[in-house]
Amino acid sequence: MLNRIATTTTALLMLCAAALASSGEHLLTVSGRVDGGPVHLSMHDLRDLPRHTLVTSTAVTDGAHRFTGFLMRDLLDHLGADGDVIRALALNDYVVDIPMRDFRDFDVLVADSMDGTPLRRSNKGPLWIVYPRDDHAELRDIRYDYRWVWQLNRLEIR
Ligand SMILES: Nc1nc2c(c(=O)[nH]1)N[C@H]1C(S)=C(S)[C@@H](COP(=O)(O)O)O[C@H]1N2
Ligand SMILES: [Mo]
Repeated sequence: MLNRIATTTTALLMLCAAALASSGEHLLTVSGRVDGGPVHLSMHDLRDLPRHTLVTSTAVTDGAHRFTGFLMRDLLDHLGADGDVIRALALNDYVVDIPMRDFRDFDVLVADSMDGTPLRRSNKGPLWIVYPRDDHAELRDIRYDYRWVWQLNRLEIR
């Protein structure tokens, strides 16, 4: 019995340590035209932004999914980002330029979880730009599909 408690306690401590490590790690760097130069954000920082949920289908998954995260607009406003274009870069070296207007015109989400499960690097995570494609016919277009950057880790405001 005592042994089992010890094992359980150890397991819990390891979980807490893992959670702390992942919440403190820098996931997203925002550079260029933002207040105070390059900003390095951890999941802990990103969790301070208002949480939003978006149910939508995607070009790369079956059916609709429930994405949770924050609005790109809220992040940009929070950082005082001022530019016409955002260059989004990903862990797999993918790069795409996104017009800043998208984030005014649409509630574009930066998702950190899908269907209640945190996105992992092995599954489009830890951050994935998700457009509300089911709500707007014009978003169901290849020009927008390019902008659904998964494994997002850097934004350059230009
Ligand atoms: N990180 C990353 N995001 C990406 C891509 C990529 O290669 N890497 N491909 C883009 C393209 S071209 C499309 S059409 C959509 C869907 O890509 P997929 O079918 O390879 O998932 O994701 C976009 N986001
Ligand atoms: Mo594509």
